[in-house]
Amino acid sequence: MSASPDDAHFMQEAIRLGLLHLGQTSTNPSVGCIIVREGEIVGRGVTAIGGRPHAEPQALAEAGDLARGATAYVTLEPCSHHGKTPPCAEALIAYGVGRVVISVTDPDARVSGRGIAMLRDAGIEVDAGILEKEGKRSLAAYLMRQTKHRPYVILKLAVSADGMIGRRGEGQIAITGPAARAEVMKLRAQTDAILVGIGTAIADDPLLTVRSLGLEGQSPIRIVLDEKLSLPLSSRLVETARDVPVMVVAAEPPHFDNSDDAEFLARRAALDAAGVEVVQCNPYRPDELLPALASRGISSLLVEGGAKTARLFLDGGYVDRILLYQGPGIIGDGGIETPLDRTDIPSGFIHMGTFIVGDDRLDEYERDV
Ligand code: AOF
Ligand code: ZN
Repeated sequence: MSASPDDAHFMQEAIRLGLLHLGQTSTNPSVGCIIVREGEIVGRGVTAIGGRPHAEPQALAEAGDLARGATAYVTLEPCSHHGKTPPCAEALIAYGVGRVVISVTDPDARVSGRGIAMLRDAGIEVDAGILEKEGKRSLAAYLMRQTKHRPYVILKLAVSADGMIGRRGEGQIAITGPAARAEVMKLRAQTDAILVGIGTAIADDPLLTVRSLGLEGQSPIRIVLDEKLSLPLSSRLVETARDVPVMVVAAEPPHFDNSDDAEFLARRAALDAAGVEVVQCNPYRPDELLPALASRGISSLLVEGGAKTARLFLDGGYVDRILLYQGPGIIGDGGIETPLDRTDIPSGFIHMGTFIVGDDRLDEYERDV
């Protein structure tokens, strides 16, 4: 529905609040709630880190008596179920809120429309669908896992001015500058899992952690597609597996009929002993892998490379958002060509904008989900 300027303004603020804990409330969505009385914000809440308490009781507690007759703006329909916390709809009723403005209705089968019904039955005026598009964007990962049973997939690529993502045999080379790298760190912190192919894991020996000031400790699970379990025990990923989880996706276990199989099993045992989780699932079948990740509670997945892995997810139609960074440098001879550039973005993606980040350019694309 179309929103009044005030409703749009306050919902925007609730969305901004909700985004503060993005990626830190899994498997719960990070919801934002504000309580407004006579045009003044008297309470604010965002789903707590870890997923509870929910946003509404926190905002109500801050508002206290001022919540009576006030308007609550909430990015997701207030819950109606007795889960690990009492229903938020009940709390809104108990505090005497006069009106509730909702952006997105909750697809969770325990809630889905019941939250709104509870509020209306208690005589509260409810308006839903305010700034719904923006609200859905802020809850995209939660909504994807709930409705499509797979994580929301973001593909990030850093491309040189001559269209390369690296140089063969040289491991990690800088393509983008510090400002872009800081943005990527923030993105990692907002994401449940980060994924690379074994080629990148071996060539770059990446850590794939969050190392920005204040965001340490918010590293996502690190996933490597590694059909034959080739990830070296001496890699930085394996060496840090006890600090930040590493999951290796390998092919189904081989049959015990030749020495390759014995080697595979020995490698699996060594990775297990190093604290790496080996998951058996065809690494070339995102249609099998993504639901498996979702059922483990992973709602968002950042695909960071390399070219083959990017193509695997793109060609299967599993990418929901593309972040294409372009640096000013030239890689030239021996370069590894980008799997994607601005001229061949798959159909269905909308160009969200071009942004200047330090000396780099970012083009952002999203498709409707
Ligand atoms: C709200 N406000 O801030 C959030 C909600 O496991 P539980 O009991 O915490 O319930 C999880 C469900 O609660 C989740 O699937 C979604 O429906 C809702 N999340 N609801 O009213 C909030 N985070
Ligand atoms: Zn709730």
